[in-house]
Amino acid sequence: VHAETLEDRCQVAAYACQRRTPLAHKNQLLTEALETVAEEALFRGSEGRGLAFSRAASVLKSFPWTVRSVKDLSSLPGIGEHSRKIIQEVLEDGASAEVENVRQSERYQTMKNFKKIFGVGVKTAGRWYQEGLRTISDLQAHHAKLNSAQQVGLLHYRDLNSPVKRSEAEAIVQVVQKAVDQFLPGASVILTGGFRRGKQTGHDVDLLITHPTEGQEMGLLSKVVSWLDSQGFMLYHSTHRNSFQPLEDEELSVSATTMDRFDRCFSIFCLSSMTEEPGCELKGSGGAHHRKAVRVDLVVTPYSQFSFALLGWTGSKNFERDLRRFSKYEKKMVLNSHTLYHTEKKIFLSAASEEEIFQHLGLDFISPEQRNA
Ligand code: DCP
Ligand code: MG
Repeated sequence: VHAETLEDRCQVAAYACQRRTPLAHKNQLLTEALETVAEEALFRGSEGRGLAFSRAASVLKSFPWTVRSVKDLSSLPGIGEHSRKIIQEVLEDGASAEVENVRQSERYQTMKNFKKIFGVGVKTAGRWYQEGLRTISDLQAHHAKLNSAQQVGLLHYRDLNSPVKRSEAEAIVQVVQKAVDQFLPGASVILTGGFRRGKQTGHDVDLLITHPTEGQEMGLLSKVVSWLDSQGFMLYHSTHRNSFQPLEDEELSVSATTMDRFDRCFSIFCLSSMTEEPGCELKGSGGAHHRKAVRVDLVVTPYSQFSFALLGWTGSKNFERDLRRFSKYEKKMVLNSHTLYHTEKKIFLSAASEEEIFQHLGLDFISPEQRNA
């Protein structure tokens, strides 16, 4: 057995699901630059380029040292020519001219602002830009262009773009648990997404709902949503049979038939809280009533699929994408948020925990806090 060399220890694995990626990392300036150009590429419909830049950023997030010179990149996989050039500019000049141009560009800024509207994706934002629209006020003046989700999104633009705090996410878990308890005692509500990875704020609240008796969960979502609505907790909701939009990488998405098993609800909650306001005591009231709109995704999953759903909804997106790529190209398996299928043995592999899924894939377990790829 040979001793582990320094080089071995510095080796960074090719897939994000083989790496540990903490929330706080040492290459912020570089990853922000790369993520800007990644976003810009996606705005232009260049998915391949976007993926390449965000992979490079993801690799740097797992690197335990600060990159000081392009020579440091030699041990890192997945950093292409273009990414390397941007990194070099940032290292040498403190900023990359290309990235700064993107940040200043009218198109990039406009697309970014439009995309911040709930219900607006790259396609819609791009179309509006083509039509000459530039600001949120331009949209308000052309209200007819908006579908009902987007209208609600515009109405709550400020709230929906202010970070959701962990305390707010936990308050929503309590409300949903209360709703669930009325219709299906014994069912659990689990906070996933970025919060499960240890983030203190998020853009939304991702919740999984399940019950230990398989089948009991059927029909639960519509009852829960109706109740929440009747109690004034919902500003918007839209329920689907399907749970997962395929990631950008089309060839890795599974067929529609395996995707339409969950009940999923995209919603906007109205969270109210009492805020202590100076002066209110004088008037004899206990505080002011404050309302905030918060994006919430509710997903109901059968117990047998819970571990897959938990793994699939915890993210990050880069981590999920590489889990699926690794499964497919290294293991000949298809992983999604319902199942793991071995394409050669033609069997489904069951798992009662996330740990078991990692075992099936021959991967070391990576804790949620280390999945911030
Ligand atoms: N997810 C996914 N593919 C999708 C949608 C979601 O893999 N098409 C997974 C990965 C995400 C998780 O679900 O991490 C939740 O999605 P979010 O967009 O809410 O992402 P996060 O919760 O990670 O980030 P944020 O803190 O911004 O909400
Ligand atoms: Mg989230």
